[in-house]
Amino acid sequence: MFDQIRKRKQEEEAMRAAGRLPPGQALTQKFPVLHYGPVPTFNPETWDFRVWGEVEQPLRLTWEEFNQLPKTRVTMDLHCVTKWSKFDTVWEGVSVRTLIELGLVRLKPTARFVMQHAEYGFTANLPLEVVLQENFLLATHYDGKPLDPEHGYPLRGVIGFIPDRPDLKTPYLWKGAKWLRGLEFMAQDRPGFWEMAGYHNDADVWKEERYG
Ligand SMILES: Nc1nc2c(c(=O)[nH]1)N[C@H]1C(S)=C(S)[C@@H](COP(=O)(O)O)O[C@H]1N2
Ligand SMILES: [Mo]
Repeated sequence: MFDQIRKRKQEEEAMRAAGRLPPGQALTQKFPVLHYGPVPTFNPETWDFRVWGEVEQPLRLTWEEFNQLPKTRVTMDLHCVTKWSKFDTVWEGVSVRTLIELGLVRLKPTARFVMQHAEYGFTANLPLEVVLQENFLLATHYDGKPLDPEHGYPLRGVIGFIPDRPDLKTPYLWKGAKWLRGLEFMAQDRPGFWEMAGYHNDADVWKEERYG
């Protein structure tokens, strides 16, 4: 047990020395579960993924269709506003850039912000430029396996820090909606669920933008 504590501290110091531990954060080896409300059940017959708003044509994909899309793998550090950080997590899923490159989503020039819509009406907002970055993924897999139900199965938005890419904006983890069901492209920004509850709209982990 004391070995475990020592090991955690050592790894935390290594991350700090590497410039990968944002201010006020602590390293965890676990994967905490945080959300408001119950874990929804998944029905592959009725599940769909929808895109609407500032797009040339709304899109609706079934679970089967969504799974045929080309997937991307991203390794990144997760930073939660509740102060835990988890390093080198491996995610697979569909990037929004892929949806655009395939012509499935054609953005209107007025599109500037994106709202993630999840089960039970949960929402999370991000600027379009952040959603198009390599560190934002519509993730189906974590650590080589389908997501656990409590981490968002079958689909979640996920955002984290890519060590070689300090140029990319990195918001806290709450900006990725678990149990994701759609993306709304917007001309104007709107606050999501936690943003309405007082969390910071930009949520930059390096600037420690926790609360608004
Ligand atoms: N649908 C949904 N997604 C959500 C939330 C939520 O309440 N509902 N909470 C967010 C918050 S506050 C955090 S910190 C992360 C936690 O993700 P994890 O449970 O996989 O660690 O999910 C985010 N996504
Ligand atoms: Mo959170």
